[in-house]
Amino acid sequence: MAGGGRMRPNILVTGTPGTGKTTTCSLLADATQLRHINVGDLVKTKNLHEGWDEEFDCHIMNEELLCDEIEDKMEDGGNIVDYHGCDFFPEHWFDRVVVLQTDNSVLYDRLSSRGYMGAKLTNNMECEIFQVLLEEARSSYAGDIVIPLQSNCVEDISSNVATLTNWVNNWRPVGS
Ligand code: DAT
Repeated sequence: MAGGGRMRPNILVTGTPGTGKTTTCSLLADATQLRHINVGDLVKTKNLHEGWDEEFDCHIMNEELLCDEIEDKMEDGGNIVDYHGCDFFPEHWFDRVVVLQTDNSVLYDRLSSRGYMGAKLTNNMECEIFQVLLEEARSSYAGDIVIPLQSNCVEDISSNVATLTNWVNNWRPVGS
């Protein structure tokens, strides 16, 4: 059931690495007092992984362990989940799924300055070019809760945070 009986909404912010998820989630958490759950950080600090993927240069997350770890918080509501994947969470957890998108040249510069190179850089650029996260979100959640937002410049961050804050403030529990 949409809403799942929670008193505050859960939002998933997804998108290719470098599109601005963590920056956006952190400002949105400050503005709304929702809890920011940075999945990548949690996987590292709580060891919710099965080692290191040499090819993709990242931890191999154990999706089941991650979902078990955050389940109680998600059922309570009031969370902003920040992750570059979205097809393994229970669908009913989220009231809104935001997919951040960035123009190719802008993203290329951001990822390069983060030190990405070789296959890691190419894979992430292809992920954005082929709109992998938008497709994944649309095939995993109801179409009307999936919202693509541009994240090219600082003005986009401010306007995205303002739009989402407004949505949170107007959200009402199902049936109220
Ligand atoms: P993600 O969490 O999606 O990997 P991030 O929030 O860590 O992305 O941002 C990566 C870098 O890009 C960081 O230095 C902040 C910058 N950035 C992100 N979104 C931006 C935007 N809309 N305008 C300008 N810079 C942005």
